[in-house]
Amino acid sequence: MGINKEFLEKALALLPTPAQQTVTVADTVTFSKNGLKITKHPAEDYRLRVLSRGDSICLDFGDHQVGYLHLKLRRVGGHSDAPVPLHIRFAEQPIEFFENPEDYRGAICSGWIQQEFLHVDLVPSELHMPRRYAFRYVKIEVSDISPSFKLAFDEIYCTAVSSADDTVLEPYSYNDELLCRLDKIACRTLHGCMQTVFEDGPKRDRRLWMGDLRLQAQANYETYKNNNLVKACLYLFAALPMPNGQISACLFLEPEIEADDFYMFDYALLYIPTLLDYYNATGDIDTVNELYNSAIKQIGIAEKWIGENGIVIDSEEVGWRFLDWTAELNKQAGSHGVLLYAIKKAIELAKITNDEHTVKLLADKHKKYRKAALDVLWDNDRQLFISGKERQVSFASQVWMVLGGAVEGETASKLLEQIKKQSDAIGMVTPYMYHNYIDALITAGDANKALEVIKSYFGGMAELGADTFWEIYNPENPDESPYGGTIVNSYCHAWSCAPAYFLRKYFSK
Ligand code: RAM
Repeated sequence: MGINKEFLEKALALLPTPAQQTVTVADTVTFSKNGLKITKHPAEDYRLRVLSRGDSICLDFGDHQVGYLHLKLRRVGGHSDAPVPLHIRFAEQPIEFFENPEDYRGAICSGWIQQEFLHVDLVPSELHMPRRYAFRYVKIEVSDISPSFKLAFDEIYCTAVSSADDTVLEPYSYNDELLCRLDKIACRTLHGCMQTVFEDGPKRDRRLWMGDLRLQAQANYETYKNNNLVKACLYLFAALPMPNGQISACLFLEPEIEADDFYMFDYALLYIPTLLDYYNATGDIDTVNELYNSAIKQIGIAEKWIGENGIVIDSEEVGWRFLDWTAELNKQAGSHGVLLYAIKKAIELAKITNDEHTVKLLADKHKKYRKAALDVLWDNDRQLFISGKERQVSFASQVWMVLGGAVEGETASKLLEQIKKQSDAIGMVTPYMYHNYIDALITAGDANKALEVIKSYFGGMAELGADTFWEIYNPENPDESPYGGTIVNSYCHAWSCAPAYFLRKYFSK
């Protein structure tokens, strides 16, 4: 399938130019050895520091920023008779400074490490760094300098960019300090990820991912209400499908607009609820009518992976099913749950567009695949859904079965209690999976338990000093990385805005 030019044009016309804001340095700081404790030096203005060979200075911009750094350099002493090599590092979290970039051997490109090596030919001069960075802290080290002079700074500031407008953000009010704090961190997370499109993370991968978009859009409706940005992203995905019509997993906007070349079973299906949520937030029936076929088609594409027993097959052939970053997770039951969930949402979309024929067809499919889930994947002794040949039990499997409507009400509630008691259950490590867990608890009628999870899980990150919520957080191993080094972890990640969505929608007064 080629590019749908009409959809692409509509999308491009809606894409915003992020607004700019000048942000100045809040403090000069130093970190204790473990990188977690920050000692502030409010009295020590960075402009007064005079740097020689090997000296460094660490600056705190007060909150998470996404933007461009500017430096006005001053010379102290004699003539600037040799270039000054600078090593500039950016960090969202202090821990990034405590990993040596040269030691990183992880799976994804070290190009994501936020650093620059610059030679400044003449001082005094001004540096306007061309690359956008995501950071709260900046460390500038003078790698070498001629003995004739020393280096100082007249001014350091950042041009921060975002398409989230803080002036439209209504304050969140609830009689609980922690919840207000979590909402604030979640909004800041979304703020950083809202650029020309909804990015997954402004540090990395800085692109539009389908799975992330669904959750960002949900948080957006409760906060910044930039609904045209969601609409643009929905049109972009419909404009650039995979050759078989499947919605792409992620899109690049530059140097040219292109879909990445891998298939993701769950992300493609999640286009359906994302379109439905958009309709529910905006009532924009014209957009739904235009994008309806692209959405509904995803069910038929996914059904190709249903085996004779009526269940999504347990095989890598299906393509990447994300669900969570837990390495050992078997994804069969979770995938089946995502399919059930997508069908449920597709029925609602078909009702909205008065497509009665499809409503009936999809209702039959949901019934059939739900029955298959209960016949094949339900373990009556354990009172849980199992997944794969090894009959693995995991939170992900139960959560998606609840969201998919395989079980409902009291049974769903009991299931989510039952999984907590299993010592062999595969847990969850991403805020993405926790978002779905919280959603499942609310769906099962356990809003208070959902609130406790928000408090303990997202509160755990806040406790560790998060200004924005992270791509991955395993409470049992806070420094876990799916890539082999926290230096490439994203600490402001789209799929982590859950508190802003859930708190404002279900727990506000
Ligand atoms: C990560 C991205 C993104 C996620 C995919 C599956 O690399 O950061 O958030 O959607 O993986």
